[in-house]
Amino acid sequence: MHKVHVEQDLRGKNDAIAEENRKHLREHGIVSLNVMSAPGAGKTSLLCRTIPLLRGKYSIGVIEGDIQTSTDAEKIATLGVPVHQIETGGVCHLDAAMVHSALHSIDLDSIDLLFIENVGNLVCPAEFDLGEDSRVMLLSVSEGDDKPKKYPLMFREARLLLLNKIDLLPHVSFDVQKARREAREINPKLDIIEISCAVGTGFERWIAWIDSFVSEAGHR
Ligand SMILES: Nc1nc2c(ncn2[C@@H]2O[C@H](COP(=O)(O)OP(=O)(O)OP(=O)(O)O)[C@@H](O)[C@H]2O)c(=O)[nH]1
Ligand SMILES: [Mg+2]
Repeated sequence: MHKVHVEQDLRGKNDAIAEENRKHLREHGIVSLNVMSAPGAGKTSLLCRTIPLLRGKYSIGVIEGDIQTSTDAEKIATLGVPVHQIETGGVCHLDAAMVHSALHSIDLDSIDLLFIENVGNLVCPAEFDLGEDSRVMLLSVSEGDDKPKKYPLMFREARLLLLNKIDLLPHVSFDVQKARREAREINPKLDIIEISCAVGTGFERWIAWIDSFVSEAGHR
């Protein structure tokens, strides 16, 4: 019983800070996406391929979340966009307070689209509202087509599922239709796009999805 109360208290505090973040971002006209997946599904590769395609259209900022190291932020920095690395020091997800601090180190007047790359983990990140507008998740085909049923929360909370590494389909046993069907059983409103960050497959659809999401979010 005590554990339940402590968890509710922590969740309540997180949600309050997340609302502040949301308000703060909207006041600056920034649209934000929380990018989540298991480790290595391709979040950083996605951002590295996406950001150059959006150049000239949006002013992008990135918050990188990792348990340890700043290697992902260093990769993003080579693209010439503002990036802030959060090292959680063992915590398996970002929370709203971490993002709140990170927002102080980015010039919010100079960006209008913020990507937050969450810590690689298929469970915990989905439990924490960061104040983002929406959530994008990646599932790579090398992880297995059983993941929607086994880890439903992230699929339920996401607005878009990017099925990544489809260039590997000839080499792995992954039933795309089964994964699509079972993801939609969990979340009937889920958008799904098949992509390859290695080859660039599906990026026209992904970029079009971003454009439509940004115009719908409507606070640019
Ligand atoms: N074949 C193939 N490899 C990919 C693709 N996307 C990413 N990779 C590879 O997958 C590995 C992990 O990619 P990352 O982009 O670092 O994944 P991540 O989700 O950011 O990983 P963490 O931040 O550690 O959770 C790298 O070796 C990438 O080159 C893809 O579409 N196809
Ligand atoms: Mg990464």
